[in-house]
Amino acid sequence: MKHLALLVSFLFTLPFLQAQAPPAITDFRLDGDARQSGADCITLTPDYQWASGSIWYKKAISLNASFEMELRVMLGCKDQEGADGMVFVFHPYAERTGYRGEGMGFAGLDPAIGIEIDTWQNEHLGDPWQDHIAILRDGSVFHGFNLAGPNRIANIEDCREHDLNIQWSADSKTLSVRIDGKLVITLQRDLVKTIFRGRDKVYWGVTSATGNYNNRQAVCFEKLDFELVEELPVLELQGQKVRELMRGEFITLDHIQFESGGSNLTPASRQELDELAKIMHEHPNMDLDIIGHTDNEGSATTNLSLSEKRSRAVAEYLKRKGISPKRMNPRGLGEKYPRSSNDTRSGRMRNRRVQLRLIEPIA
Ligand SMILES: [Ca+2]
Ligand SMILES: [Ca+2]
Repeated sequence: MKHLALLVSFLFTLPFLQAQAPPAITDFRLDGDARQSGADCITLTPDYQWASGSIWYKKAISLNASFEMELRVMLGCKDQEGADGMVFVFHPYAERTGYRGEGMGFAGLDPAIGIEIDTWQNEHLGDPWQDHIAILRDGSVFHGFNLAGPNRIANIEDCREHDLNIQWSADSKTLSVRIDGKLVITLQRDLVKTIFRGRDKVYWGVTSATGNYNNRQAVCFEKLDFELVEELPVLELQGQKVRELMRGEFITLDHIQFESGGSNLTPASRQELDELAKIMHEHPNMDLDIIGHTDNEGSATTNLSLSEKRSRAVAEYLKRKGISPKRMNPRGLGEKYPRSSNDTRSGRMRNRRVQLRLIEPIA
């Protein structure tokens, strides 16, 4: 299967259809184990255990426009012993691979829509005992939460390339998927409103993974014809903390420190807050929870008030950096939630902190 002459073509049905130059591998971000394996081909996973890879087209598209995508996919040569499958994804970021194994590189990507071609049957996920297709949401591969399917398909790990056709009608808000010309699944849903919280611009990509069992899984393309929309801001995902923040988790910025008993930010705090302000400017639809904590020196009441002042000090600083106060929710929890012992000086310093969480409010 060295010469997978696979095709991806994007046929927009809009009157202002715009032909783009043939894509190069450089039009995609490759993540994880994804490697170029031909002039226009990308192997997403090699046939070994616990591999994962993804490709993301670098420019965003709009779900307010109808489009049709045709590509060909290769799910490998091993049927009984082959795993795990591939997911065609729409996601606000163009640079991520989700969890491996049963996650197929999609698990954990949130918010997202994923069209999975699943070749390994995980009983606890509700996988039918056959290769199948389903439309998943928000990084969950559990069929109890999927939007459509799972629908059984004929064995696709047959060492052959298969046509995958994906159509989106912006008018009827219907997603239709065909494999080798046969309609295998559809979904009618307002994806912009119910999945992407009002954002119509998304990136598209293909993820894949292996687990205890494996297959070589690949996609290829020859040309793209579609209209691009303005590029979304791409985060410089340099640190684990930024990744956690973008997943909606609470983080503590180590350098946001206060003097004992005070709510003055130390100079070192400002650098991290400047970075945070930059992220918030890049993601104007995201709001910030700010939660202040103290050590146990002083009374509980004083500490509660102090923790509120500390969270407000952070909000005030970000406001000076141009972030609207409407986007920030500063609160204080006092001394109740230490993360270190209050018996040592360094422990108390670690407890005087502010936790942050970025959230996307649902309109
Ligand atoms: Ca599976
Ligand atoms: Ca199979």
